[in-house]
Amino acid sequence: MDLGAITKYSALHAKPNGLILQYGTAGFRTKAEHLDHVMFRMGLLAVLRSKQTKSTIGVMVTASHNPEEDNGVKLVDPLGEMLAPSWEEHATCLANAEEQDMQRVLIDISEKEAVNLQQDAFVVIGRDTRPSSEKLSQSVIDGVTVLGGQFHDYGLLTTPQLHYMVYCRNTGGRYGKATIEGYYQKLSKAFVELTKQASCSGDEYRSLKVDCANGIGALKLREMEHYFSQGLSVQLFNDGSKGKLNHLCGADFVKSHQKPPQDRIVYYYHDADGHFHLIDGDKIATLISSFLKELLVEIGESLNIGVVQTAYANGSSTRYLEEVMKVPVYCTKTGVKHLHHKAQEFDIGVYFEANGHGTALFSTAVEMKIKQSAEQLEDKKRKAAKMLENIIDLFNQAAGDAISDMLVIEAILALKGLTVQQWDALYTDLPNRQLKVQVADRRVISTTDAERQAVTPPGLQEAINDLVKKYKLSRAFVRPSGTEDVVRVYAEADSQESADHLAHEVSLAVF
Ligand code: 16G
Repeated sequence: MDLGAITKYSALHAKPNGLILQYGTAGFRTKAEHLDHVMFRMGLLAVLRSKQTKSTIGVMVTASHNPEEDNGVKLVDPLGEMLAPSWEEHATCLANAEEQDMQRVLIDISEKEAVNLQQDAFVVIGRDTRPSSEKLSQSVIDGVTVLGGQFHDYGLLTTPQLHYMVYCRNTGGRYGKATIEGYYQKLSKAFVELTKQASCSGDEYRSLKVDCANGIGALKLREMEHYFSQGLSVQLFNDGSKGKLNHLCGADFVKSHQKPPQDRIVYYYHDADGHFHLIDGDKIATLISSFLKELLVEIGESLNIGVVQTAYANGSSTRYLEEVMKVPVYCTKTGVKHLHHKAQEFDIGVYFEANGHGTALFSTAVEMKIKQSAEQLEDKKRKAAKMLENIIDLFNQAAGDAISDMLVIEAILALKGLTVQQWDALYTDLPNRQLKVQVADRRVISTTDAERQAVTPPGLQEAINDLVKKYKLSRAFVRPSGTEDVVRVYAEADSQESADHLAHEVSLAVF
């Protein structure tokens, strides 16, 4: 380590005194103007992690659904997954070290993790379209280079695309080519193969209107459009040409406000009475897992499928999956990393948060078995195996990915000849309400049982239990947000009025 150079560069990315941040659910997130030092230091940390794992590590500069003024950063581990928890702690320590202690913390981490400093390091970087992102990603690069790391800057990418790149680079190209064309080609080839087999083809192909939240999705979907010009037409709304990022639009806005964006979102419709119907992550998990199960029955394979949800999953979806579809359902804490980890335990793990984050994971043994079946089996079985092989390719298994999920859904709807309304009618959601509560310190609330029970402050869970008893088919929980300085309240019950009351009463109990 060239300590002199690190000190010199670090001073150019100095930490504001006293500022404390935490590597939360999805990395660091706060106002963009407070993040320069964090970016530089995450560049340093990515080099250490790369040396330790002897693999390419990703750094993504984004604050995803947060307001445009915010920004953030997260690291991507070798197989495209989120950073390991012990390194999240290192990230927090490094980001919070005062200028004079920074070097010592850096050395401590390398010693604790037995990092061989002679090892080469390679870091790939991506960023979203926020005005602050380009400069901040430059600070990441400063951190990488001062520790002697090599890097490739992909520039503008969606987060799942960066996860895909990292996964490809560390698996010797077996998963796909680590370029943006490689990503588009892999997905569009699988999509075109799949939809060829749908009975309604030709003129009947579907047309989708997509809410791009005025962000990176617009840019990338536009680039991708011509790869699947056959079979699907997409029209982009909130494409960044006039509106502000995530302002009154985007999946997070729609899910938490249960109303349409000023323009459009993926998968909602108005019924004949003009009512708004959102098709959320729970419905997506149901569609996907039932389709995969049907294919397996057709092929004659009995593999173990599991569905992973969070406490936000609508009670009706859990009941439908368990009782009607007979698939086991598991609940984890909020945040993709927790669901992803759990889903890895199954032959086929389907995970979705109600807000739409999710994907399906297939074990290597399953992928090989299906490939063999697609070659060896006959007729109908072979066709089903081929379909499964393509659908596996269409999923981004490195991370939940809205573009890939959209193509999976479109392919399944086309193959099953289902309309969005028929899909939505699989089960009826229990009415629910989400609220945000501002408190002095949200850390006084801690939870257990996948965030369904409050442990502290004392008495809170008992108060919630008493409130829940007043309503039918009811359930409620509170948890501190991992991305904003608020406490989130969720309630569901047999009517909207009851869900609203319950949520309100629980939010009063939080104070
Ligand atoms: C982040 C998470 C998402 C989670 C959300 C919860 C990733 C990639 N994203 O967006 O999974 O649902 O945070 O936010 O992990 P909250 O903690 O503020 O409720």
